[in-house]
Amino acid sequence: METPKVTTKGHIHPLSQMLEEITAIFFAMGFTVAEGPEVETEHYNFDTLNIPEHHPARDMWDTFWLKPQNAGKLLRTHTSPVQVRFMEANKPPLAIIAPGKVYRHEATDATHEAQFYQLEGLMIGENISLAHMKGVLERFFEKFFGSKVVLRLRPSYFPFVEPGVEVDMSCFKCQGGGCSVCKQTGWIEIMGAGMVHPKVLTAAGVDATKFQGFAFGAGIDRFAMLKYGIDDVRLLYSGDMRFVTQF
Ligand code: 2U9
Repeated sequence: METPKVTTKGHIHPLSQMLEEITAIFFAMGFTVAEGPEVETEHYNFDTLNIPEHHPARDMWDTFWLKPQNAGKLLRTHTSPVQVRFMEANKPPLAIIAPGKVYRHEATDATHEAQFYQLEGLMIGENISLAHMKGVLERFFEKFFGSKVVLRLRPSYFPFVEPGVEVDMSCFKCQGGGCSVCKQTGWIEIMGAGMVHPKVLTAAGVDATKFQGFAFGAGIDRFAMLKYGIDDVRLLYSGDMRFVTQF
């Protein structure tokens, strides 16, 4: 029998579409995109970020280490090293985002993948504060989720920022009234952030007596799950056409 002459056209994967969308929103606010290697050194992934060897904070990241012939090398656990490299190579003021693949040595389930996408951002200048961050992020989430949002910052700890905060966003679905997306709380935990630790600025060659700024980090897969109501992160990596053709 003759093969039917039907050609199916490919399209951009939902995560890639989202990366393009995120990049465009930040680009319009004056941010540039920074990229870097996925195989990193212990120096850039941990030491420069105020996470020294033997420090208990290292346990926050389950790490894929390369084999002993590549001692000290690993699969980056966050895109923060991209920003350290950028600060080494460029003088402030600067505003960048660092989107990209990251790796965590952990079991997978509906909300965890060993490889996922992160979005990090960094703004360094002479008088940059968390108030600037709140403004930038509110604008971003409003554009991205398509409705007005209120952000709430709660104290938290990450070694590379001081103070560190968790950022909650008022629910884009119910505007804070309570629904299944926000588990009836009206709030969605959306990212971690803070003021870049002076030790991190110094390690990256920035004069911490003159400059300061904010940084934030989030999981892009989580953004996708929230925006499209996806209940299992593994679907994004399944290659299942019944899933991807919906986007
Ligand atoms: C530099 C200095 C500071 C980035 C930050 C977080 C807080 C954070 C997590 C969110 C979910 C990672 O994907 S996740 O598991 N990240 O909570 N990230 S502050 O701080 C930086 C980055 C770069 C030079």
